[in-house]
Amino acid sequence: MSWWEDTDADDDDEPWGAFDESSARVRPNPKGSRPRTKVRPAHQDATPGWVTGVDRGRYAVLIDQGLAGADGRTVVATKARELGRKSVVTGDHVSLVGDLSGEPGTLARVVRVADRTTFLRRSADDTDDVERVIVANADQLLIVVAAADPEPRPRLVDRYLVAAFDAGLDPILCITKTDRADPGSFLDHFACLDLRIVTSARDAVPLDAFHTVLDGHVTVAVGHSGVGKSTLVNALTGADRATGVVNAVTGRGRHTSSSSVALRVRDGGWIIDTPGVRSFGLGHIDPANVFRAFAAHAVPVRPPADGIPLAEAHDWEIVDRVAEGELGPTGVERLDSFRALLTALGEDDPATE
Ligand SMILES: Nc1nc2c(ncn2[C@@H]2O[C@H](COP(=O)(O)OP(=O)(O)OP(=O)(O)O)[C@@H](O)[C@H]2O)c(=O)[nH]1
Ligand SMILES: [Mg+2]
Repeated sequence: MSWWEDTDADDDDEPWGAFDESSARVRPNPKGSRPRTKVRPAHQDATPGWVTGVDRGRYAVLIDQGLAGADGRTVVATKARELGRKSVVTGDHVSLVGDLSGEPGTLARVVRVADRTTFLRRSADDTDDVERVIVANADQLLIVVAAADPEPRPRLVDRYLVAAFDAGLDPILCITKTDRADPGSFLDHFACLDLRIVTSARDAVPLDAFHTVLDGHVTVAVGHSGVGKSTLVNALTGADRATGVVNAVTGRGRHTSSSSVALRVRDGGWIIDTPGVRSFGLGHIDPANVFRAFAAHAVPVRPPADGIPLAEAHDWEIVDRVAEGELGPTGVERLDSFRALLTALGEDDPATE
């Protein structure tokens, strides 16, 4: 938001009366030049902060981070009325005014939200193009899948790869619960990908491997309920996020975490724990980005002929038919996944015509 759009009528306590033109009398101008408007400058003295959590209209915002090597402190804030329906999510860079003491019971106000460098979105399902931004300004997506309980599914990983690509995040695949099953055959599905992979177990979290991928980054952990995101985040950060149990019959988690929270990784970097979702809808995603995501992740897809917009292209080649026989079982399977995603998104699948 630009400063001239800032018309917060509630901010009479702000020290900017000298700039306030709202009390000036506005005379009709017979020459018809632009009338004076009620303009206030922005909260120029607002304090920058980073949103580390959102809970029912309250935002945990980290301020003074990095000042003289300080870890910063967290204040609780609400959204200023002037922001209207603009969403504020975990990872947003914001500006705060009001009580910044962080004392219990105090509330600061978020008056500005900076442009987001990235945002991870999902929709309720693939036919729903209403998107929800889950997390802003992260740069990596940790796709968490359990080796067992719940059973891993390669196509879900493909969905997350598409989401990562769409959001501008670098993907990392994390297999948890390796004490429960050998992830080897599951990982075979991704053998043809140039994908960073970390395997982990609750009682043997490979801290060095995580340090290598997490240090210096803001990483969002996503995955089904019960795969062990919070368990892992606790191990990496020393936090005490609640963890749930997986239903032995349905193999599903209990949706223990209900909001996204950013936590400092002990060995460097930030990790954002998110609530497990049953489905990760991609309805808002441009099919062109599905194509680009698969192309980026080593599936032999080819762009449509020159000049044909992807969405309209009926003759675009997903893969060279001749080459298809040479793809090998994993390549063919990933191609199927690609086609299934396009179909789910309502795109014509040339391969079935
Ligand atoms: N055997 C085994 N169990 C694990 C491991 N990691 C997590 N668990 C268990 O799996 C269950 C679910 O873990 P959570 O960390 O709550 O899973 P989550 O992904 O955060 O789930 P939601 O918050 O519902 O999305 C808990 O009972 C954990 O103790 C692991 O590596 N091995
Ligand atoms: Mg959790």
